[in-house]
Amino acid sequence: MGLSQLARLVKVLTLPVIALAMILVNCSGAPPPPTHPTPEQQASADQLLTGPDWYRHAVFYEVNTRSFSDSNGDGIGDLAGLTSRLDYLKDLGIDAIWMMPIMPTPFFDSGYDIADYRTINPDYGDMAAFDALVAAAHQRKIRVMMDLVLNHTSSEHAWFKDSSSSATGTYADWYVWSDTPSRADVGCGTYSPQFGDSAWTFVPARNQYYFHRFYPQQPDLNYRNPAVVAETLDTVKFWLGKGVDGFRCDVIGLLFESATGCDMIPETVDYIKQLRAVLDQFPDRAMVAETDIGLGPAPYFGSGTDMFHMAFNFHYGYLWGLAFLGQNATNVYSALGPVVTDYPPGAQDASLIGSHDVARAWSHASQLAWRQQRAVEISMFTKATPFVYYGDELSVRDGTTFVVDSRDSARTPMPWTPSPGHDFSTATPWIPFSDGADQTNVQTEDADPSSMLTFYRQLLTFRRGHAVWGTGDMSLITLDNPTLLALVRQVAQEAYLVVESFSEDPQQATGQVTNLPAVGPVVWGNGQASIDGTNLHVQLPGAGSAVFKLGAP
Ligand SMILES: [Ca+2]
Ligand SMILES: [Ca+2]
Repeated sequence: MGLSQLARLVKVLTLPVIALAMILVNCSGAPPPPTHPTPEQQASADQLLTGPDWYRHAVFYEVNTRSFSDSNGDGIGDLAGLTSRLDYLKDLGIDAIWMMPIMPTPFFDSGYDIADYRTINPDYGDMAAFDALVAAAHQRKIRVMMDLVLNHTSSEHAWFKDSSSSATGTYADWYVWSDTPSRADVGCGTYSPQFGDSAWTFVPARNQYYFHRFYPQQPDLNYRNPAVVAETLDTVKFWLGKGVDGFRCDVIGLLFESATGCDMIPETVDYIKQLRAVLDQFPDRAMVAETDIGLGPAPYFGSGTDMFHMAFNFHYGYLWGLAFLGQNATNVYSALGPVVTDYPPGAQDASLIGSHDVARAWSHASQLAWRQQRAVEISMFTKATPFVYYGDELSVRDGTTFVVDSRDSARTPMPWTPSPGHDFSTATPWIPFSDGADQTNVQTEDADPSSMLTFYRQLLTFRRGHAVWGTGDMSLITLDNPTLLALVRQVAQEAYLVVESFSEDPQQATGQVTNLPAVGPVVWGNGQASIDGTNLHVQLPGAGSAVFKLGAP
């Protein structure tokens, strides 16, 4: 068959398919979900986002300032650039941003190696630019969270320079020193082999070794020194006093070491309680813990009111891709189970499907849009505060050029337009764009009703102003088909049944329920559900999901 014949055949075959698709669209009848909230929804959201519980109802956005928008043409994203894009975030339905570290740094670990806790990295601007960002965000009712990296400083920090130069200086005891590359009261090595074989590095000037859980360029602070505790808590006060709404706390469980353990030991728990007490001196502040995936979030909450407001559920956030690969919801059930059973009253899960530490959500989804859509729905329909990682709303691909380390794959510049520079910067960006940015960019996706950006807008709009998604009770329903997840969310008179599929094929399942209100209409997605006695029957199309309203119509 010649090429022209093939083209004709394709044309002949394609036309009826398009016609059939149009008929199917007409048959389903449902208009596409709205991409912006009604004034009533927005008013309800504004009310929920006011007062000390705001963070339970907020949608957060993790932003890599370096890669978001460059205001001065040096190829590096900065605070003024971020400020200029706040309207995009507002329009998307974002209520709070968490910025990766923006303090001075030799950038050995992408800013998680801080050389000065109280000033702004000149790459990103100055304190005036920071103040302008906070003011502009607050004017739009967007809260601002900073990254708080307390376990270690950069080896370039003045404290460490002093400490490593002499055993008798002001900062001599601010780090963890030893005459040998070990210490009986420090019962741990590096956090993972990635950071080297030994957690101890020799300094000739002191004729001693210092301790580091991570790279040698990241010496651990000595939290057994009360001056370190006082200074770090004072730093927290400094930023809160500048109007920061809270913090994401980096590897917070690792502050203190002991002979028997180095993660969330009682001394660290006590410090976190002091940290919480500092936050509680300021109105409406919140903090979220970077948790250890092995420990899970529960230990970071304390009583529910005396430690973290939120803690990341990495069991879901980092492993959801496996559930889709295996077409099996079991590990999602086990990630969500502790939220229901182990958390103290008042605790709030923090849910994500992407971050600066792992490959892009698009890769975890095996480059299948439906998988990322189901995954982000789960993070937004379960009892949690969702965190969107910048660019995931566009399904930005993983980059392939690394400047610092392989995690740079998820740290490429935000593509705003399809043009060659993607309106990120007038200069060559500090790291190349991910492939596909001519399609996966804000302007192109904004105009495409089937884009990932449109889907995120629809999903965020669907949730907006409904307290049930932030704080409603959650119960998980065990089904006889492991390819489906089912759960109920309820607050006061508002209740929903959520069903999510991990399979490309149509699926049905039955589960036992008691006291479930009558199943009403589908309000999101597509599927069927009915109750017969204590049996709940659910049915989803392939790759599908559905949210059913429960209760009397
Ligand atoms: Ca710049
Ligand atoms: Ca430590």
